[in-house]
Amino acid sequence: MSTVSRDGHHSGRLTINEDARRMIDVAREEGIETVWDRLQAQQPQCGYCSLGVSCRNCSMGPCRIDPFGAGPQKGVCGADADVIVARNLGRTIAAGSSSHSDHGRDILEVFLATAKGETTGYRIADEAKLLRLAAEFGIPSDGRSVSDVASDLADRLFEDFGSRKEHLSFVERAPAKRREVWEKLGIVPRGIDRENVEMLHRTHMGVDNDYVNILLHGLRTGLSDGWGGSMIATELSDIMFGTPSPRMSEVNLGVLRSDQVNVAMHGHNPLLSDVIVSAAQDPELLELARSYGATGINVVGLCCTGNELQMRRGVPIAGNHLMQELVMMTGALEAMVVDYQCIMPSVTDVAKCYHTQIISTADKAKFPGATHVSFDPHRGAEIGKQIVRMAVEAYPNRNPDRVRIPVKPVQMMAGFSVEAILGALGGTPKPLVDAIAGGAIRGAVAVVGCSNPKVPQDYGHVELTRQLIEHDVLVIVTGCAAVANGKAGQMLPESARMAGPGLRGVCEALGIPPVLHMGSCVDNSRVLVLAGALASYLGVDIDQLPLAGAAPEWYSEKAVAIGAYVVASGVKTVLGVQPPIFGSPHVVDLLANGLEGVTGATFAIEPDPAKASLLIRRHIEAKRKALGLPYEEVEEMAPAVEAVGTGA
Ligand code: SF4
Ligand code: MSK
Repeated sequence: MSTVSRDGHHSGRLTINEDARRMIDVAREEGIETVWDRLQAQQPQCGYCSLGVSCRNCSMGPCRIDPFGAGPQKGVCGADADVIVARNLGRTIAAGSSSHSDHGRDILEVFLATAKGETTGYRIADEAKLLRLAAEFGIPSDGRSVSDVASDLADRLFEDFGSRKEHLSFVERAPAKRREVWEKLGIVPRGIDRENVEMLHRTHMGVDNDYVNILLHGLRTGLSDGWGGSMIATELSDIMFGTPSPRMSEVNLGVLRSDQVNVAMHGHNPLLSDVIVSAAQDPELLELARSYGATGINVVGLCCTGNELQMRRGVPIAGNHLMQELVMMTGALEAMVVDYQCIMPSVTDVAKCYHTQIISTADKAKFPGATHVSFDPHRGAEIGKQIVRMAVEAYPNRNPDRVRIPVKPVQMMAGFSVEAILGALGGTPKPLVDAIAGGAIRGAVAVVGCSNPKVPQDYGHVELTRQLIEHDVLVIVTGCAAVANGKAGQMLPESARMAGPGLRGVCEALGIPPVLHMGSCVDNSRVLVLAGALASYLGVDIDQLPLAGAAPEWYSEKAVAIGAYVVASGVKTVLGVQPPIFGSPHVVDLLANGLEGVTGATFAIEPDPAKASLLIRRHIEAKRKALGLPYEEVEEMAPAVEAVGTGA
């Protein structure tokens, strides 16, 4: 049963999930503000910013372009709508790419320290993967210690962040034809930091005043994330914490335990969360929990830190982005331990209404109102225990009368790394290629990205995915999209029943779900590796494959960077939330049409999942036809990018 808020905003319209609905009702009964209330309070949002035509890059401004043509058409410096929109988009890509890549660097630093024996709580968990990477980099390993090989690999990867290379190491994983495209366009990523810094330089007043040139560098900046920072984060996380393999887990607020100390790990970086999971099994801390009347310590995940833990350790996940406030309204959360990215500043406000401790851990991500425990990998194990102890000691402050765990958890399967997928296929992409060529599987789509309060929570992810699998399209999910599909029960081997007959047959034969969890946001790099492997196996370019990407509920700058590298890698991408580009018809035309002849892939914007599904299926069938594979006609639909009202 949902209540109606003062503004008549039904909780049932904000989410498709029972757990969120029940907690939104609690928030309203208790007068606790949530993300949906603040979105409502922001209406109407600025029309200039929504169109991307406002600029505050210098103090001659701020400036804005009148989208109706009656007012100014140039900023004080003379920049027009094309330049302003392109600069803003370029800076967004750089912010997203920098976020992933800085995460990658943090992992790399701890990897090197671990190789040198300078950390506690870390080890080289997947030595075979370390040796494979060493071989890929031409680093000798025969007769050498793991420590020496790992140190050499770390040194090589540090060079990828700088300015001394002609191209990033992992670019060599891309099919030769794709690399030729990048070379021809002059967008081969050279150094991770270099591309991001150069984007900030180019978008300073009076540098790059050609919107096409700015956007091409936007693609290069994105590539430095996908084939650089994110890929480093994923590969080294696998080596240190284990390469994911399929495992069962649970999802939604029902994973909280009314009889245990509950600790939610929120953010993105597995460095801290992994040691917390280990600390929660410490006999002394378990005894302390029991002395307070709890039967155990229950670590759960939120957002991508949750995905990292679920993929590798089967840790249950309480929810995605929009659940971070609601999880506290269960009254059963002792601690929310945060690292960085996607953590709303509001969590400390909500925590004040409960006994929840917010514990921040990254020196670069502090939260007024939180308790800060500075994370130091040299003392990882010790700090993990310190934090779990804080959670246990909050347990006596829990008010049992306020505990309401609203639902039972849903089972899901996670852990489909590229290695695991190829393993399930017998070590070669051939069975997947055969299934696609024969038509049992029409193609594959990566449904990725966030939750955004502008979209009913999880509706875009779940509905689009459902429609795709019903039509025999294999779906790969990461980030909040994975959590959404897990909650909807679409990620179990038995969910093959929901798929069309071809996909169902393949999934049942392999014992896998029709929706494969490939990990966190940085793990979209796994999607690139898989797409590259399929293309190389067939001797074609990625843009020739029947693949697509979709981000139905994206919100973050990182999602824009992901979109940039996916399209630059040759995969058409459909966005469900409108990006701030519509103030420049030229930029829209380039991204929606012009890129086709450049990278072989474009962006489309389609908020309706049913229409997005049709659009994607038409694209997939067109790719099949071009490859000479059996193809189907998919019904016509309205154009994906439609004229959008300005609202300015
Ligand atoms: Fe205005 Fe140009 Fe300065 Fe932007 S860079 S604020 S458009 S003067
Ligand atoms: S957590 S970037 S809301 S997917 Fe990676 Fe979710 Fe998007 Fe954050």
